[in-house]
Amino acid sequence: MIGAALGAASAQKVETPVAIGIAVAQTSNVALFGQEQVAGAKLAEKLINARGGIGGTPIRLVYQDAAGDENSAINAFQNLITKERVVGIVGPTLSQQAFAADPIAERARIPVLGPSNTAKGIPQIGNYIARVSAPVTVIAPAALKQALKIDPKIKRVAVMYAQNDAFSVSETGIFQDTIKAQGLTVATVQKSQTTDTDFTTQVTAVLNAKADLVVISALAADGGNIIKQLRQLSYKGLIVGGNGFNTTNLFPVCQKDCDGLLVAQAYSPLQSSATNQVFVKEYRALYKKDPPQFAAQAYAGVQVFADALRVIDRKKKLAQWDLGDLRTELNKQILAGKYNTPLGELRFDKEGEINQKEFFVAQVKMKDAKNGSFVFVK
Ligand code: MET
Repeated sequence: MIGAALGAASAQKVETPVAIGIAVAQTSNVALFGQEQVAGAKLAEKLINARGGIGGTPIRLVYQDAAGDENSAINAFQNLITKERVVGIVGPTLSQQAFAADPIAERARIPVLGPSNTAKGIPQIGNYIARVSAPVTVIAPAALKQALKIDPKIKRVAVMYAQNDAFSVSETGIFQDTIKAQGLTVATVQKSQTTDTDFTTQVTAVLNAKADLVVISALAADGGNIIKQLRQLSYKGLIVGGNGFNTTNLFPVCQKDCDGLLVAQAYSPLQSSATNQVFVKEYRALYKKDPPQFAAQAYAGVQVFADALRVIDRKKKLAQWDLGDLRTELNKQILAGKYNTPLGELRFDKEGEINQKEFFVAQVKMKDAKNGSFVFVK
């Protein structure tokens, strides 16, 4: 088909099974998050198809590795849009990548659900861009407030962040505003790169600032090393990590030094809805562990696409749609619907921002050097 190579959606029928693109990090350091996203998406595909797919038509997830950089995300999006002719895309993993790749989908009029992009401004990239990942503005303050509950004497807070990552820059802004709003002092602000491995300069500055709390916005590999080096240089106080710390894949990096770390959560396996409890049971059966936040969000992304497609399919069978028209209708339906997901009940505002009700905080408890868990404290 010559038309397929052009990627022009016009006059192309929707193929079945219905293809949904998954463009997350399957390689690079960012795969520390992406692996969990793939696990969540796979389970969604399995359960949705086991329940009859979209009115009898199965879905088919098409994976394109978006790795950890902007160009890989752009290539993954382009392949999914023009070669794979997906109806929509769940991805990419980082906000830094979303700011580069989402405009491609916007121009091609393909709905995108960000599964983990939490920086400010993501849904505002375009009409076709929404997210199932609650933004830093609503998530970040929770862990900080929990730290103050554990240690009400905290006064001086050291802030560290990865300056080459859009999400980390966005998150640290919210952390710093919250610190000031709580009447605390920002004792020092230390910057690093996500590719750094030696944080001696920054950690020394934190110690010199006599901080009694350290708040870090970074990704998992660099962030884990920051924690390790803080403890190696004898920092004794509490540490709050942002969204980049929300994976057990962090544990092999900071090992026993991860112990005590506080991280806010947009998901909890303990959330009591029937939908979540089924999800937890199925996730445990498949992977022999509790579902982490990034898996639950990716699952929710696939589910939102399937739920919205089901509404459309009831009006006119998906196979009879023109692909371009279906993508536009799907985008409209995503924003109109209400979804019972493992994250709780979700809706979107008219810009595609998620409206989610429940948030949690967990504290890391290490059992030995490499194994530990997130213990929910709120
Ligand atoms: N929340 C991050 C972002 O928006 C991605 C996952 S955790 C580093 O970039």
